[in-house]
Amino acid sequence: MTKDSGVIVKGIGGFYYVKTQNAVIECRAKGIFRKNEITPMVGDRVFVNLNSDGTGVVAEILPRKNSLVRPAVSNIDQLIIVASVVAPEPDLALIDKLSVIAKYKDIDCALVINKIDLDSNEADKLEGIYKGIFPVIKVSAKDKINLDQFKKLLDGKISTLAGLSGAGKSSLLNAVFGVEIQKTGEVSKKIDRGRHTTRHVELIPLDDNTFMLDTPGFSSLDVLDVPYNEVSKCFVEFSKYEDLCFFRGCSHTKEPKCAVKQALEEGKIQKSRYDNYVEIYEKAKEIKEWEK
Ligand SMILES: Nc1nc2c(ncn2[C@@H]2O[C@H](COP(=O)(O)OP(=O)(O)OP(=O)(O)O)[C@@H](O)[C@H]2O)c(=O)[nH]1
Ligand SMILES: [Mg+2]
Ligand SMILES: [Zn+2]
Repeated sequence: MTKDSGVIVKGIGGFYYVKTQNAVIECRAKGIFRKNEITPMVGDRVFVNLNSDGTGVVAEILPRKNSLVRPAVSNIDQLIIVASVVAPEPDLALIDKLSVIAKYKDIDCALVINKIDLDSNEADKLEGIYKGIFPVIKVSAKDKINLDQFKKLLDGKISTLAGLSGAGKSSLLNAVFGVEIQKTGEVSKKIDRGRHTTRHVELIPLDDNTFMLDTPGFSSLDVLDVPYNEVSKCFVEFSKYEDLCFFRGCSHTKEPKCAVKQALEEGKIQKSRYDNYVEIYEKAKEIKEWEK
C-alpha cells in the first residue's frame, strides 16, 4: 500500500482534502476515528493510505499543537497582526487584544506594519512599542518594501492574518504569493462585515509547506474567553517582573509594591500596553463576578 503525508486543508461532508508534497488528495477518514470520536480537523498533519484511484484514507493524525473551536482548525503556528500606519490608523487596543488571544491559545504572534510608504515615522513609533514583545516587520505592499521579510515570516508555517479592514492583508498576500484571499478594495467600501459570517474553514497552500487560514478567524474570537487571572500572563513582557510583586497573584492594578507598575513608571513597560492590560483585565473580571 502506498502512503503519503500532508496537511488537511479542507473538510466537506466527511471528505478531507490533504495537501501532500505533490497533490491534494481527497480522503475519507479511517473508521477507527469515528469509533473513538476523533474528527480530523483542518490543519491536522496526517498520514494517508493511497487508493489506486487517486483517493486516500486518513490513517493517522499526528498530535495537535493546538486547536481552535471557532474557526475549527488545528496547528496554527502564528497569528500575524497586520496594522497600517495610516488609512486606517493602528488600533493598539485591537493589536493587544489579538495578541492576548493568540498567547492564550498557544499561538505565536507577529506584527506586520504595512503602508510604510505613507508615513515611515509613524511606522517607527509603532515598531518601538512592540519590538521586544514579538517579531515586528515594516513593509509596503504597494511599493514592495521588505516583502522578502514577510515571506520569510510565513515560510514553512500555518499562519492566520488579522487586523483592521483596509490594513492591507489581502494586498500583502497578493503581492508576495500572488493569491487572491479576498478582493482588494477601497477602505471606505469595507464596512460590511456580514460577508464574513458564512465562510468555511480552509487552508490556502502558499507554497509546499506554507499555509494561510482563509478566514478572518481571530476577529470572531473574544478576549473575554480568557480567564481574568490569566490575562497578565498573555502580556509576555510583564513576566520578568511578576515574580517581584509584593503580593502573590498581584493583579498589577491597585496593589501596592507592584513590580509591573514600577516597570511601567521606569518606562520598561509601554503605557499603552499597560492601559490595555488593565482594560481587558477589568472587563474579564467583571464578567466573572457577574456570572457568579
Ligand atoms: N499606500 C499603500 N496602500 C496600500 C498598501 N497596501 C494596501 N494598500 C491599499 O489599502 C487598501 C486596503 O487593502 P486590502 O489589502 O484590501 O486590506 P485588507 O486588510 O485585506 O482589508 P479587509 O479584507 O477588508 O480586511 C487597498 O486600497 C490597497 O490598495 C501599501 O503598502 N501602501
Ligand atoms: Mg482582505
Ligand atoms: Zn503586580
